[in-house]
Amino acid sequence: MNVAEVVGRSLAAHGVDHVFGVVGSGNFHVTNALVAAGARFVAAAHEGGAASMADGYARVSGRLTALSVHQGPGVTNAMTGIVEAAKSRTPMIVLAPEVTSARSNFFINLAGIAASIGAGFRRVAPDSVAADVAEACRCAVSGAGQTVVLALPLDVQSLPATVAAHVTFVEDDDASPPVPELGPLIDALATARRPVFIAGRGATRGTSAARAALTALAEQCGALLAVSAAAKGLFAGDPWYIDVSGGFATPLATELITGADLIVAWGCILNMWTTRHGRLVSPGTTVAQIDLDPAALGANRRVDLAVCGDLTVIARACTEQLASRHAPPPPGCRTPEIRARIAAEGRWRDVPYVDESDAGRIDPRTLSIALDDLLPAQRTVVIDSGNFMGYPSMFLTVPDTAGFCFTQAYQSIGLGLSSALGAAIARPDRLTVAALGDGGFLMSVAELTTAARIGPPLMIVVYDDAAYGAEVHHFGPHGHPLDTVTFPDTDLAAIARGFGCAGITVRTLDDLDAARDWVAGPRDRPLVIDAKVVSSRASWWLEEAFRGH
Ligand SMILES: Cc1ncc(C[n+]2csc(CCOP(=O)(O)OP(=O)(O)O)c2C)c(N)n1
Ligand SMILES: [Mg+2]
Repeated sequence: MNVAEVVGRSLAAHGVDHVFGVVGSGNFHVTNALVAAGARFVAAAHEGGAASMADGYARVSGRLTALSVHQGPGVTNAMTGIVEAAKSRTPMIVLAPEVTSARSNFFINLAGIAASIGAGFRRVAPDSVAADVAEACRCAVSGAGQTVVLALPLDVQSLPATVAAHVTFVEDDDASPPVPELGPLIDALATARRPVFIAGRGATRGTSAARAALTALAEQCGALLAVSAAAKGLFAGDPWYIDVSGGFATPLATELITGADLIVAWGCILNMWTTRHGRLVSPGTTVAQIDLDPAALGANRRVDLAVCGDLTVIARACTEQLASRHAPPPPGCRTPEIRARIAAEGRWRDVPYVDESDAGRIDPRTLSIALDDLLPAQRTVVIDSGNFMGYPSMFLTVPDTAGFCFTQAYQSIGLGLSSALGAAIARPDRLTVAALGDGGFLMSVAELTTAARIGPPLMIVVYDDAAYGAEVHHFGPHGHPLDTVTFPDTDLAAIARGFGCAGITVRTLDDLDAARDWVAGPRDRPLVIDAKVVSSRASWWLEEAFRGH
């Protein structure tokens, strides 16, 4: 076997069952080798789309996933999606053919690019190719996860692999991680009167073990359960779940988090979004943070208690140690009154608002609530970036954390459509809903051809304000000209039909009847809903975001 064949076979042996990409000469053989070994190849229209599809697939399936691109421009076309994956620590292998002669038109400094975006990097060599692939896969799936660029030098790919045997690796998870000293954390949990847990991305990896461990501990010490946006859905169904902490927090969640005397962040880096620039943490509140990555501890704000380790192991150990104490833990916030308030006010749709729909445009809140009602409960919600993004994030409920795909680590627009395609391929049993702005939709519109060709259960909702609404609301109030960020109205439903998707225009609630019919089945073609939304003012979470610029 040659090097390319061993790479393909080894990746399949390490569990890669899907590879997304655009095939050129440099990745032709390695992609075929992966397919021959049993993986499914999904051809995208653009490498940027392929990268986000791979990212979305990996996030929602929890599986190691591959992206396959051509050398040079294939890599750079994919960059934004790769950066999002790298910042989110998505377990993804980027199969990147490498030109080694700087005189080639295709030459780029691949290792330099990987280093500059915080991705892992590994180059295969003929005498160690299976070990090189194994090491790349180990880095991708171990610990908090990593996106790894696997360089496949063109002049090496066709050489015979001198050692072709499969190499296995032992995942870090297989070893029993040590339990660190927990005394101060146990004391804080035992004495807190109003503890709140905030779980982040670190609690969403792998199985539901983290949820079980955290809910057991929260029950024992009377804590309420919140999440960062990246972990939305983690505690779905729990009566003490107050949903997202941060800009998307309901008024009730805001009140309860700011009223906490102890906040424990589990696999959550407490960034400016989750804490609203620190304002959700009251001055006297004790803050504890548990994270696998020592660099995450105290990275964004001062923490009173920092514990480095596996959060599931630590939560279980805390539960055991608290149980062995003689004094029962205080009741915390789990009172009948709070429980009743969470049931009555815990969702954004329960918060009163004045519907601002007018003749030709629908209020995005009214649209989102109606969608929440017509969508099946088993759904995956995928969000692009922009002014609109909070409406679907806040008003659409999700069944669990795999049901929410939030690709905001790089704050790029234009990733959501492709992330949703990857998510839909990962969970064909669920209806995937991509929520996009018109700007992000048009940026990625080429992938509608992929959506139409593959035909997974996919609804694409475009919050269409004929503008880069985020910029309009950022600069408009200061009297700046807005011609560079506003556009003529575009018939996105007609564009969708041109690609072979179903397309409807929604200006009123009645227009959603066509969406209801589509949901009823057979859903064989993706549906694009061009929702002409009211956009008279900035969304409240965007006001928050502007402070971070
Ligand atoms: C790739 C990229 N280009 C530009 C931006 C700057 N940007 C942030 S939000 C936004 C507007 C997005 O417009 P749209 O998708 O229609 O959503 P809206 O804000 O109108 O709701 C832009 C251009 C970005 N974040 N990412
Ligand atoms: Mg817009």
